[in-house]
Amino acid sequence: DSFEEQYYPSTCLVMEAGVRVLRRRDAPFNKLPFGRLFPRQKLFRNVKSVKTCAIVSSAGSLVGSKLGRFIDTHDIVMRFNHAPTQGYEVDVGSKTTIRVVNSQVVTKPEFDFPHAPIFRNVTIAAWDPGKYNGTLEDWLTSADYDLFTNYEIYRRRYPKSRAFLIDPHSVWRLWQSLQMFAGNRPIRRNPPSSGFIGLALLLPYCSQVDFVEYMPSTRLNGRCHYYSKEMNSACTFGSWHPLAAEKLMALDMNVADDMSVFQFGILRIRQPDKLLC
Ligand code: NCC
Repeated sequence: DSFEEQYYPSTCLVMEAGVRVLRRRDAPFNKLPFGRLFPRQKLFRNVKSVKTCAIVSSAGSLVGSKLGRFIDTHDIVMRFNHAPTQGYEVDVGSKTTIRVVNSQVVTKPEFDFPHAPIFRNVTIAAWDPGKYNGTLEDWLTSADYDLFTNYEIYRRRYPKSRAFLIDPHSVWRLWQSLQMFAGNRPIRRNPPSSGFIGLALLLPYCSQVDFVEYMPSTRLNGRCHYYSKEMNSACTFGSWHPLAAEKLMALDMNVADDMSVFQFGILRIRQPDKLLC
């Protein structure tokens, strides 16, 4: 009856989704030649020294933020898809530790995933949702976009690279966490955006995550991306991805004040205390 009994931190829900990358030992990949393409390394090196992480959304309202220097002070900086830093350093910084890329970006020729310099010398976590209740075997033949071909080309070309595939089951578990948070309001059964997947992937490694311009700030300008002129508010508020639900949940996790969130555009999310979850 009391509030305390009802309260369950949304950071715990995100952690429990267990968003992760596939490893060689995971069935069925432990029996498939394809699994030997997965890196032996862990997702991040020196995890013990990681304290602060920044996630940089690709939102158009990063324009004029001047947050570049702040972003670069973090131990890990996560970006998405082909979002550039070159030419945008003042607003988005220049450091990139990891890129979360969707399967369209891996697949479509215009992004040239196997060769483009933007995907080199950074950790890559590529994802594709597959079917909601599909097995991993199904996924190999029925991914939304066949990311496997270019992943293989990339891994053969750069055997020392840290390029991983995100476990699609863990993407759907994250969707379930979102639905749990939304309670009796049904959210559409489409996977979360790369931004929310990235947050869930990173949170276990960071005591604190600063998520930049995910919650739209007062700089809101209608542009889809900081790196293009396209005007499209759906990029910010959602149409296909359950973006609004994601952002409400992220705001629920936030510990920063309104000034930080809505003026500076920085959500601060702390790793939950395990005793709370
Ligand atoms: O646009 P996209 O996302 O690459 O953006 C990365 C993440 O930043 C957050 N974002 C972006 C724009 C904005 N105005 N507000 C935001 O909060 C979101 O969290 C978003 O996930 C994706 O999630 O992978 C997505 O990718 C694009 C597109 O495939 C790639 O950019 C390559 O061109 C999708 N757009 C289309 O398919 C047309 C987008 O829906 C989701």
